[in-house]
Amino acid sequence: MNRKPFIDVCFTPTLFSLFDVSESIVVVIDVLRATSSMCIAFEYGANQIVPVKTVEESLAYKQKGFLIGAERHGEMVDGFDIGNSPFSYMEPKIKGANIALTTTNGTQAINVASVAHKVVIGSFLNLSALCDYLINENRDVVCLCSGWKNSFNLEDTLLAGAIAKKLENNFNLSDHRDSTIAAKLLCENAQNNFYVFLNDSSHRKRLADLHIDEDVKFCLEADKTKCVPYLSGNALIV
Ligand code: 3SL
Repeated sequence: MNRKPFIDVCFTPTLFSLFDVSESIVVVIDVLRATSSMCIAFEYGANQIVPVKTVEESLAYKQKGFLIGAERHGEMVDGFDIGNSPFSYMEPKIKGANIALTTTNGTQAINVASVAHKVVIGSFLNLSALCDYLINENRDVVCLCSGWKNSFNLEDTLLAGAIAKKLENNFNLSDHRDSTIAAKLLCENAQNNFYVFLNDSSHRKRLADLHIDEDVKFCLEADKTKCVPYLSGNALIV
């Protein structure tokens, strides 16, 4: 490529049709908690994760010998093997497992992104490895924030801003639109204290009601894994 590649930020899946991603890498982001848990699943040896839209689709994978995961309203759906806590992917049963997973926003966003040249999974937990990969690929990038039910959220935009900061020497942040600059400013405003910055955020409040603040703290930690999961066919692999 003769020019610097672009990094764009799409704040919600509903805006995604504005982006031409046929030649771009899309980084799907759902910091709390789907894409964080996926990165940890691969760190703990998962073989593949099939992101599906509905609880019924996930259930159907049981007969194929998959571990089945489903989150709705932040909680594991009854009758499933796993939910969406990163800690539930740190168990021995994850090693070598084929997993089917549906979550409220994250797995939906992955399906929306699947028209892209390539889809990769982003979280704070794999931030440096992800950015090294993107710099190495030298291709246009769109960070797709999963948000909450198609609305903007702070935590996904924070990570998009953190990615933009790491890529700013190698990528063009601002010629297309202002969303990347906005995400970067938001991230700078947080001054690396993401947990405090997100104190009033809607999803932190939702998860606090479920008493899973440890999940939030963990998902905001940087560089716990070098895994950069990507979509191959209908499954995420590393
Ligand atoms: O929306 C999602 O995909 C989930 O990550 C939401 S939750 O954190 O499990 O509530």
